[in-house]
Amino acid sequence: MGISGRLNHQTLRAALRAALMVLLWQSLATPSLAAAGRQPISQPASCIENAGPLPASHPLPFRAQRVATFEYPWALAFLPDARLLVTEKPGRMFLVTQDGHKTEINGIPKVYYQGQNGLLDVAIAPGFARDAAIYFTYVQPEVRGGGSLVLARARLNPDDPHPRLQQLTTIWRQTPPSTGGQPGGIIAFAPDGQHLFLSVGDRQEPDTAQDPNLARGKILHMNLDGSTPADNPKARQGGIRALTWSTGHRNPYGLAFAPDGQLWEHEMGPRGGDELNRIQRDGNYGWPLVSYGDQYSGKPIARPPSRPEFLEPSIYWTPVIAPAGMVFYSGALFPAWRGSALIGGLQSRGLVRVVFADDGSARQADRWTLGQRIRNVAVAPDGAVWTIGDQAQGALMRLTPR
Ligand SMILES: [Ca+2]
Repeated sequence: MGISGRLNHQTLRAALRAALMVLLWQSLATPSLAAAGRQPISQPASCIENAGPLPASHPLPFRAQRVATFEYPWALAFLPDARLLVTEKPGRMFLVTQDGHKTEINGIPKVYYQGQNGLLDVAIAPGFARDAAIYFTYVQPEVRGGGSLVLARARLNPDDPHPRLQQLTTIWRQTPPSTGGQPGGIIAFAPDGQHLFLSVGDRQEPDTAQDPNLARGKILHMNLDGSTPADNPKARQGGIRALTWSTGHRNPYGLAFAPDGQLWEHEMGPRGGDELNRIQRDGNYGWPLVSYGDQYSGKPIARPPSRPEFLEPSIYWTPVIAPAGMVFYSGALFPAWRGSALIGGLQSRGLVRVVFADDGSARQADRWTLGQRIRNVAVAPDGAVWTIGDQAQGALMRLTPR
């Protein structure tokens, strides 16, 4: 076959593949319509994207360079000087240079390391240049078994050749403890640097997510010292009610502010129904009473439009991506991504990029496969995107433009 014959053959194959992808996507995107062959009786009032069946994007617009490996890494956070902190779920934290040199940080408290529990998030305090403060979350072992999610603050001198956490302070501690997973534990500082938000999962006790007296399935809002901000919806009620900003979350491993000051959260659904949520003060996001997923047993859960008192997600994923980690991109290296959210995926083994419209809606723009479960994602001061893999030898990867 000559060159032109081969080209024609390739062009035809590409066209056929594209047509097949469109047909496949349409059938996956509207399974009930395809199956029933008729219009549904009622449709949701809003047009919420199910991004679960959308195909991955090719080719990758970045090079992925392996910088280092860690044992079940969980979170990463960049210092102003472009070094980064990396946590390992079994209970270690490292200071890491751009070229992958690791120094272990001493003084980490003992953690309840089991399943999804352990040492979790780390975040650089807004005033780090002044006070050298970092915040981190972990599940603290309890004498009677199980563990409690803890938000802690410490000071860290990154120029100490033997770095150690100093002045360790518990900012908030969950009660009661639990042996369940799904701890949450993501820290997001408010844009003004004066207060913070903390995601708390349902600890695999679904009904607790709707109990206003339990520190389960909530996003909490507190001052930097853990005290209650006056603008919290139930600030005067005391206890966990006073700190609650929103309710009805399942397994929230992503929490971040968009450039416009809007707080976004993502959470894993059960069988289907991962969600990206636009967080509103005093909002109830419905878990476990409504979901776009079903129980693992196959037992159906009511869909969100059936209960208008609960807030709908902006995007959902069925089948799931198992979202983990989220950062809004504002760097120099990928100008086309500015304002987008980058979200890691355990199940999807990659990243998704979400874009936002002026009306507050969101849609998935890209989905890239990286070949490993992605636990977290962050942006370095130079604009490179860094990811970590969720496994015994999890890779720290640096993504730069092709
Ligand atoms: Ca929900």
